[in-house]
Amino acid sequence: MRIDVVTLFPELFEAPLRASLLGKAVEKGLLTVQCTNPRDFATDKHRTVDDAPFGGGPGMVMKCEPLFAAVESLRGTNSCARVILMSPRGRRLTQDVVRELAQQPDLVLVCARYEGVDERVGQALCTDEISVGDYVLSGGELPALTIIEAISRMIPGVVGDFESVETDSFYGGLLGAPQYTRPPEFRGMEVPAVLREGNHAAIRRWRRKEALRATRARRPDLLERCSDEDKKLLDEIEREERTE
Ligand code: 9D3
Repeated sequence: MRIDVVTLFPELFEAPLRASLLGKAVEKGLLTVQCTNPRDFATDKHRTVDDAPFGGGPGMVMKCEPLFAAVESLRGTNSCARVILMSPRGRRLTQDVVRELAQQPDLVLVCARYEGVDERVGQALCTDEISVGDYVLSGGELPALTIIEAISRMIPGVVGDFESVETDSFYGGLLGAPQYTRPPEFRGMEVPAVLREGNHAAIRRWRRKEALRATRARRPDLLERCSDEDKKLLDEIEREERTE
């Protein structure tokens, strides 16, 4: 997959794309990420990319011309079928959105800085607007890296241990079950016996139930999409908690 990032701060992408799983995906040629700096497309002598907002107000707004020129320069290497504006006004990034974007052969991610971008960028240059959540960041670069990392996990061969990807899909939008490693007892806290006994069917059921218990306690909003089998486990959990 090829991802082009339009950003005033390409250096923010260097270390994250070199390290760990993303670094390996790039090394193996499974993922290509290229940054394009809109400043290189500014035509005046000061290489201006921002200007004061019409109507007044604080801060600066990213101008249309350098952003349009930067994205349009990618035609040829990138289909530009999906041009995504990273924006606090966008639709929220979820695993469903990640799965959909991972189907694309290439993507363009446009990162805003300052107080945002001229509205015409969202209107006529970008096909999507995505936010990573309801908190204020200083620009779209960390959100773009978030999308890149989430998408890369969906590319076959990126997560070496295929079982990890399968496990994520086993939990299907639920929180994960508790995890333990050695030692079996630490400061009086014991690892649940079922995990040490090696009955794989029992372990599977325990994990599903504990995933449901955690989700019910912490993120009940995520329980909408659960199966009939899950509903039985949830009833069990409810009964247990009533008798405690
Ligand atoms: C009302 C004024 N602010 C909106 C809350 C202005 C503003 C804040 C932050 C304008 C731009 C930004 C920079 N943020 C992003 O570019 C951004 C972002 C974010 O701040 N939160 C979550 N997702 C994203 S994606 C891009």
